[in-house]
Amino acid sequence: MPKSVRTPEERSADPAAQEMLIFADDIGLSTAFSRADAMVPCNIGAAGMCCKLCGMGPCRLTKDGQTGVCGATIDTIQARNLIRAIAAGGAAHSDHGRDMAFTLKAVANGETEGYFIRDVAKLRTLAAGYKIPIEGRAPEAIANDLADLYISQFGQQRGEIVPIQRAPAKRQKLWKEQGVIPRGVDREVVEALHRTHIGDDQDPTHILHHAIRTALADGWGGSMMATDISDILFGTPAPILGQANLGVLKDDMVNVVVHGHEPTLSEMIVAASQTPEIIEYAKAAGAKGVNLAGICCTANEILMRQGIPAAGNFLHQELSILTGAVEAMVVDVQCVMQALVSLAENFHTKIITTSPKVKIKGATHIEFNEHKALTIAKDILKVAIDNYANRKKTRIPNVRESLIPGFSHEYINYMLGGSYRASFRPLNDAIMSGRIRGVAAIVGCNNPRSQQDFSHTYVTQKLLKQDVLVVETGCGAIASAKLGLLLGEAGLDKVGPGLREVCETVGIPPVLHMGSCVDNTRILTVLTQMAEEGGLGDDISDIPAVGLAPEWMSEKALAIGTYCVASGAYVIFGGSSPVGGMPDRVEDSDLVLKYISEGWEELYGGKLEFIADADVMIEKTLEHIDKKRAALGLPAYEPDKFGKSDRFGNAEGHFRHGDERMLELEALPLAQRREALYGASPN
Ligand code: SF4
Ligand code: MSK
Repeated sequence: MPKSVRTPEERSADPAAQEMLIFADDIGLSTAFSRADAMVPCNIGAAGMCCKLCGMGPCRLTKDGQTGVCGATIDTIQARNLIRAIAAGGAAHSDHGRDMAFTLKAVANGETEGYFIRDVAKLRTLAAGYKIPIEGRAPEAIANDLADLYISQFGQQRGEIVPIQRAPAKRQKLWKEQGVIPRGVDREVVEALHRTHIGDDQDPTHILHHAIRTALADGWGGSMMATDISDILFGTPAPILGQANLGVLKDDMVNVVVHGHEPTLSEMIVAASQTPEIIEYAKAAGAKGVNLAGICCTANEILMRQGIPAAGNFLHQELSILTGAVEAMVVDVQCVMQALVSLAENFHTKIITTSPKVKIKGATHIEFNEHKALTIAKDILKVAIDNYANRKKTRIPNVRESLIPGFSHEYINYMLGGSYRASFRPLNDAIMSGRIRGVAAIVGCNNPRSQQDFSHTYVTQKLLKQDVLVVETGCGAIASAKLGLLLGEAGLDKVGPGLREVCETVGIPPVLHMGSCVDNTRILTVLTQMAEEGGLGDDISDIPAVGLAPEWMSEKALAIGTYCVASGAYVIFGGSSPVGGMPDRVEDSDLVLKYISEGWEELYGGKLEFIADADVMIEKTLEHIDKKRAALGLPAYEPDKFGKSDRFGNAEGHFRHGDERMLELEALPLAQRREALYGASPN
């Protein structure tokens, strides 16, 4: 197959990225985009039909009826490859959750430096839900018990993991009947690996049955616990003004980019950067101060809680180094490219690894430890500041957008109903009346094999026009942020009339940024609360909602997609299918492809499909939403029925990106900004 080199515009829809890609090509440096052009994917491996589980292989299967040396069929090999990916993705999220639980335990016992319990209300609510005594007890004592309970969920051997109790009752019953409630997080991951060892489980549907249980251990286990503890320790997000794209880097400051996933490190770097000691140290080095920016889900964690700007999403990690303005890129776990180190050698940027689990040859390793968190965070920042003197010419694209992230499920609940009547009722009513046609969760990564951000933002904008409320997480949320879709009225001209009325009435952007990739569990909670509120059925599978990951690339995305299917959602992935089959396979013989769609729909009411064309994704999303509306007996969606009211359209007090009021707001301290935009916080 001939290699094709794409233009910068074909590689990314983002003008800042295009600028950096032109520069990289000019000076002959490779990026993930150019490497993707040069590396033609193996279509046998891409379709999951290559098995290298034992030394008799690798076995590359291309035709129906063909088997591996051991006799394994294409279907068995595809199912085994898929469950292994789901297990790896779930393990990554869950190990993050385990580390958070250990941090909570250490904080509760006064063994850490710099951390404290910020959201006592959430701690008490969660603990009470698990019947941990809360009355008359200090937050630390409650936190200690919750940490013990959560730590035990990972190694539990029998029974059911406890966060499962937070799913709708009907869903729990269904999972029980199917025998897929996880016993313990680690147990399901280990069993997935055992079953796929040579000579074990060789019935594809039986393997995929365990894929559901493994994914549930992530979504209603490891990931959910990670989000809970992050909120307890660092605060439950509420709306806050932030900025996104490479233009957030500053010429006159020491730029430190934090990249990865776990907020334990990044939150402490935020705290350290604001200490007089570090500010003075930076000034002594000739800079105005330290400018922090995030990449990937670390960006989402500190953007949602602290308003720290996001330099970009997954494919911006190399591009930020190309600006020549980054003194240090501090990474922890997941989605960190090895290429960063060799790229950084062409600039002055130091790549600093910090996790005991992650080292990259050639990077500086400064191991992070929550017991000395603040001291280590300051040490890291001093390394970056010392490097400021080595900076040469910079080329920061003048491209950035403002956004309002911070829509935790607690905040959505509050904003819809106020302090005393916090409720999902207004959202359910808006869907029932047809003002909002349905809900789409658009999540997941960037992938250099497709045009960066294009599918995310195209699908988002088309669905908004169809009165579909959009919630987003992960790198998809940053894609929308860069396009200005996460900012109140700035995005409202792109929204259908009924949805626009709701956004204006409630005072929300048309796209709600709900957090990082572990925070997809917030979406599960919203869907559960919508089901429990009444009027939209009594299970997640009844709600007119669809999940989409238009530019997926990670194994974590497959785990997320699968736990959403098991929870009852229709999930559409863009890009290529990891179980796609070869073009000459008869479609009906694609057992795995059919089973994760039709088979899972029959069992769980949710299905997983891979659809490359963005317009078909939109068509299928709307078809599904309308099918669910009809099943609930709701009026058919009518595009022109609502939106004639101008009661809110010209209301005073609404903000528009770039206008004077927005500039005034940007100058306010954090708490005042939040209050001016959305009233007092629920916390
Ligand atoms: Fe080949 Fe079977 Fe070994 Fe896989 S497990 S590599 S199909 S012999
Ligand atoms: S960082 S998993 S590229 S969303 Fe969570 Fe982004 Fe996907 Fe990594």
